[in-house]
Amino acid sequence: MPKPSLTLWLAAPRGFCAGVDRAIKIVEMALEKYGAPVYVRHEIVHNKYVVDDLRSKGAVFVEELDECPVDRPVIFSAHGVPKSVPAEAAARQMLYVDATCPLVSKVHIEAERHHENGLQIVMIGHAGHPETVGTMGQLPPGEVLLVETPADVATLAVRDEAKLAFVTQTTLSVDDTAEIVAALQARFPSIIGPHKEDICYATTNRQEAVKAMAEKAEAMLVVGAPNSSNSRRLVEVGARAGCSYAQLVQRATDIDWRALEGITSVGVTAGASAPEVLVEEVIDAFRARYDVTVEMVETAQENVEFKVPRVLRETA
Ligand code: 0JX
Ligand code: SF4
Repeated sequence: MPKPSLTLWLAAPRGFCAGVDRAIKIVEMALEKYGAPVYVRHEIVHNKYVVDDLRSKGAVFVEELDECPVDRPVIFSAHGVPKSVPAEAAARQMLYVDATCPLVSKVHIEAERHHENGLQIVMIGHAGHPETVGTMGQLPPGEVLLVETPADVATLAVRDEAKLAFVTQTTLSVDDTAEIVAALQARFPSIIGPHKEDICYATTNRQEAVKAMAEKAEAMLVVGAPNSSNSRRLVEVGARAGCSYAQLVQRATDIDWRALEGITSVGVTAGASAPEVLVEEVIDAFRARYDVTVEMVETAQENVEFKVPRVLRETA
C-alpha cells in the first residue's frame, strides 16, 4: 500500500540556543581539562538525552553542592544559581565553573542594580523553577517578590509602591508576560523595568516561528522535556495560535500515531535544550509512515554565540 502524503513543516529557528550550546561545551571542556568525574549541579540543560550523553562521558549530576566531593570540579547549570551556591563552593575551596547563560546573568545584574538603588523587585516567573530560584537568590529574602499571573499582581503586598522594579524569567510566554507587565504597570505606575521584559532572543524567536507554523500545520510536535519551561511554552503558544493538536515529545517513541491519524500536515519544532538529533529522529519516524515533503517555516535567523569561561580556554 502506498504511504499517505504528509507535509512536514519544520520551524526555524528551533532547538539549541547559544546559552545551551555554551553550557554543554563547558561540561565537555571541563571533562577534557580535569578528567572524569566532573560534577554538575542540576541538569546542565533540561534534556534527558543531553544529560545521559554527558553522564556517559563522565559527568555526575547532583541537585545540591553538598553531594559533591570537594576535590572535584563542579559546574553550575545554564539556569543560574542563588548567590549562596558559589559562596558555599568558595567556602569549601572547591573549583567551580559557572555555566549560567550570560542572558540569565544579565538579569541577575539588573536585579542587583535595582536593589542598590533602593528598589524592591517583582520577579515574573514560575515558582520553584531553577532560574527563578537563582534570580531571586541574588538578593536577600523579601527583596524579590514572585508573581506568576495577573491575579498575583492584584494581591501583591509591596514595601513602597513608589520604589519598585521588575525582572522576568528568560523563558516565559511573550504574550502571557505582556499581560502581567501591563497589570504591574496599571497597579504601580512608577515601576521600572526592561524595555519589555527579560525574555531572551531564543525564547522569543522560537515562539514566533511556532505561531507562523500553527497557521499551516494541522498538528504540532515540540521536541523537548517535560521540565523544560521554554519547550512547554512552545506547546502552549502553538495551541493558542490555533493548532488543535499540540504535543510535547521527548523523542520519536513518544509520538501518539493514533492521535495523528488522517492528518496531511504536521509542524515540528524543538525547545532550546533539545538536540537536533532528536528532531531528525522524529522526522525519520514520519518518513517511515508517510510520504513526507519537508518545508521550512523560517521567521528569523540567529547568529548568537557565547564564549566559554576563560579557565576552560586556558591550557592546563
Ligand atoms: O526550563 P528552561 O526552559 O528554563 O530550561 P532548558 O529547557 O534547560 O533550556 C535551556 C536553558 C535555559 C535557560 O534560560
Ligand atoms: Fe540563554 Fe535564552 Fe538559551 Fe536560556 S533560552 S540559555 S536565556 S539563550
